[in-house]
Amino acid sequence: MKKTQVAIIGAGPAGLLLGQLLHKAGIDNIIVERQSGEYVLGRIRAGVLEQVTMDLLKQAGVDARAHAEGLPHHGIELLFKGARHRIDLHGLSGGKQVTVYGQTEVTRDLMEARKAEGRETIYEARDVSLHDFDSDRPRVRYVKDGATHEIECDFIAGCDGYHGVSRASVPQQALHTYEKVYPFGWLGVLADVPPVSHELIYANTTRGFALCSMRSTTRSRYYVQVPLEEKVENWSDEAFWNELRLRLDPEAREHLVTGPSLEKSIAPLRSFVAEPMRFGRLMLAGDAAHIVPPTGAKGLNLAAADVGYLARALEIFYGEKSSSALDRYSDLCLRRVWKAERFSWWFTSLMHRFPETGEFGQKIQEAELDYLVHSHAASTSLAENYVGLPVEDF
Ligand code: RFL
Ligand code: PHB
Repeated sequence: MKKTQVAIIGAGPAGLLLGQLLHKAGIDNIIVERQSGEYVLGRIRAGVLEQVTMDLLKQAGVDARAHAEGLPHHGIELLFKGARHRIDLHGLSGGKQVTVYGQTEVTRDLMEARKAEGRETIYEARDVSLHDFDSDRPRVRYVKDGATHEIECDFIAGCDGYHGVSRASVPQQALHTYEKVYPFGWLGVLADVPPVSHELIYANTTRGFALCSMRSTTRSRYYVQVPLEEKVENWSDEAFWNELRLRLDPEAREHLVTGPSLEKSIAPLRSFVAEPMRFGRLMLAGDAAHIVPPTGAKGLNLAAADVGYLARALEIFYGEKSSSALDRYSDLCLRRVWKAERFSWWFTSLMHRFPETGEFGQKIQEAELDYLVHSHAASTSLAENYVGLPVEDF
């Protein structure tokens, strides 16, 4: 039997960042992950980090490469009715910025730091199960290489994403869930071509939404809205580039550099929240507790903010022998989560084609976008939310 203070389920960004923050605070932890490390690194996901996330990476001692190689962005562009309009995030948010740095790189940096510090991560753990988190001696059981193992701990942190076992282990009557599924997905392509513009372009077009993003000055990430039932096999690289081109303004169309895809996948869009985020000695964090559609670039950032709160609450528990911060963990997270849910839902609703709303819906979106880019108040609200709302203190 292994013993630790905090058993962390899941080695995604939430679990790895929590492990690192706890390590810095002198709190022992073990991570249990279902997949291999290479599999986790193969998932191409988020690309935009809020300042709050950068600050937490710094606190965790893993911000060097994100600072050196990440691209600071001071604005985004909104494209509608064939023309682009810049939102000055920096000017409108009182000097804040976002950093474009891939989730894969954040994960890699965290994995390497953990390895260097000799902290234990159990990869390829099968049949992970959570026990006795309603007592003060919770346990985590898993199967590795054919043998069953057990970890005894003070707390379990459920950082195992939307499909994980942590939320599923909570008695159903103790959970309230809220969900909205959108009638479309994002088809994404990663390619080693220079980005079409030095800032992100979010496009509302009659053919559907498109996003021009990047991972570096030589690697681009593009998305187009597709119907939910669309299959990635039906999209050749050429078909993807043609569709993207049709959703851009004439200048971007001319500048678009295409090339073979390194990765191509379809992600469904969903809004989801499970309340509360704490059950006795089990705390949920990140996608295990909530999902946002990617339009606002909030998923990874919310996961980081959750584990920032959780690490602080555990530090107070062990340092001051007080559970007062842990008692506030769920409420504090959810206040910020719901604001990000609102923003992501709003931005998704504004930018995508909804089959049921027709031409009227398109006209209303265009009117709102026109208002948004010309109203200081509306642009400020967008900027404030996009760069990330502040985190509170316990
Ligand atoms: P993850 O990343 O899903 O990691 C969970 C980990 O838990 C493991 N696991 C288990 N381990 C043990 N036992 C089990 N039973 C387990 N079940 C699962 C999994 O293998 C995995 O390793 O959740 P985490 O750490 O909470 O991180 C959340 C983020 O990954 C997610 O919110 C973002 O990727 C969302 N997202 C974006 N977020 C942003 O902040 N900015 C963006 O620009 C952004 N773009 C995106 C996105 C997500 C996307 N997709 C594909 C959903 C773009 C896309 C296309
Ligand atoms: C990405 O680069 O993958 C990305 C950027 C911004 C978003 C969503 C995804 O809103």
